[in-house]
Amino acid sequence: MNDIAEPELIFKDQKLVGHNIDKITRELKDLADIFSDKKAYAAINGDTVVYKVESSFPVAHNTEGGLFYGITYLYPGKVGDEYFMTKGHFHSIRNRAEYYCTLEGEGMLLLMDEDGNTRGEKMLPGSIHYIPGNTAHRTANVGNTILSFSAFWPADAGHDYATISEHGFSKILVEQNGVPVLVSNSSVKA
Ligand code: PAN
Ligand code: ZN
Repeated sequence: MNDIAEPELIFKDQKLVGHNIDKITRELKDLADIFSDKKAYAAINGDTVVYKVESSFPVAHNTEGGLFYGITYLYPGKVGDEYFMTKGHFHSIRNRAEYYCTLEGEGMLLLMDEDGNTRGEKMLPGSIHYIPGNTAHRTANVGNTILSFSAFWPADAGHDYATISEHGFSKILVEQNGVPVLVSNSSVKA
């Protein structure tokens, strides 16, 4: 008997290949809550793809001790001055942490603690980001090419999107004079 197997999962030709890859696509029309400039948002075709996520769930959701893996592909673009970004979430089990590892492109990881303090970490090819527990996270593409990164998170973490959908992050990432800056989110509902 041969005890050596082929890999179950492989990142090849810019995509995740294996059995049972979960794929989701988020278009602008799915992201009505997150962008601040509602007028600019309304002017862009809702079918515009903002990001795709390919994930592997080797164990059932909510399995304590299990791990999930996913690759996010975030397209370049802006809504008004605000960069294309992911919805963002806290984990449902708040203390669950995560790693992000940037594959390609130029981005910003936005992190907000439960007191509403928001900070940014630059993402560049090869950069590795530890997202502590109790910290909401989202990514923005600040370049002109696709931003891709891999993520590793506990299978029982879960995603709480509602809190961010309702309150947003306390700061938003906008382009000012050609560079990304974090500014106070005036639309934050405390
Ligand atoms: C990532 C994110 C992915 C998409 O895999 O789920 O980047 O962002 P949203 O989930 O906020 O739409 C992760 O953080 N998983 O826990
Ligand atoms: Zn997460």
